[in-house]
Amino acid sequence: MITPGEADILLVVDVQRDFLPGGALAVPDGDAVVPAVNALGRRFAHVVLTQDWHPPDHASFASRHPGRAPFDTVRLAYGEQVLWPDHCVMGTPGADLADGLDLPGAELVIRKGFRPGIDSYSAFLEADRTTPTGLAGYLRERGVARVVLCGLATDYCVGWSALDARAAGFEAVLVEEACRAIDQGGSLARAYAAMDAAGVRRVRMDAVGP
Ligand code: VGL
Ligand code: ZN
Repeated sequence: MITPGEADILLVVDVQRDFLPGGALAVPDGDAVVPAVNALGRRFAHVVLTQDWHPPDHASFASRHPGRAPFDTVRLAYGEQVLWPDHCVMGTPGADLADGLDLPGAELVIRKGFRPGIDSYSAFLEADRTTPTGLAGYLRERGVARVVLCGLATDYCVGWSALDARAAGFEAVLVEEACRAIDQGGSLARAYAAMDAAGVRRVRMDAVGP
């Protein structure tokens, strides 16, 4: 049982219009996380959100790589990068938080992926694996010990954030029903294996509550 207290935060990852059905990079069944995340939000004293937030010419967009298509992989300066449809362009409606997301008490919104040449799945560390977002420092200064994660997508931004939460010394717990995955080419199985190996706990909604 997870009983949220002062040392816990709910980290709500990328619940944005472009990741919901009808959006530019729709996660299958992605809208199902909205009521689950809202219900979780009411059980936590402290909630932090992330927003995927890319410039229009972002290096992760297939449209910037002639001859390449979304879901192809390319090598960038920092290593392998999956290419995506243009999504979550800063300041556009697709980058807005999802309609119906009801987390009025959220205390911080971390935007990530705003450097044109570097992607950032993780809420903690960009894809070059060296540029911090500042979240670890913020959480440490706030006395947080445990990060409970939900949102989109399990196999990319939620999963990488959970791994980096562990690497930064926090406990990490993923609430399964409040996440959905892209799951292309075995990505979800790989993400679960990496999370298991790193000590990320996975729980059901009914295991989280005051
Ligand atoms: C995400 C792919 C590209 C995510 C963000 O939120 O999981 N996935 N940008
Ligand atoms: Zn993105």
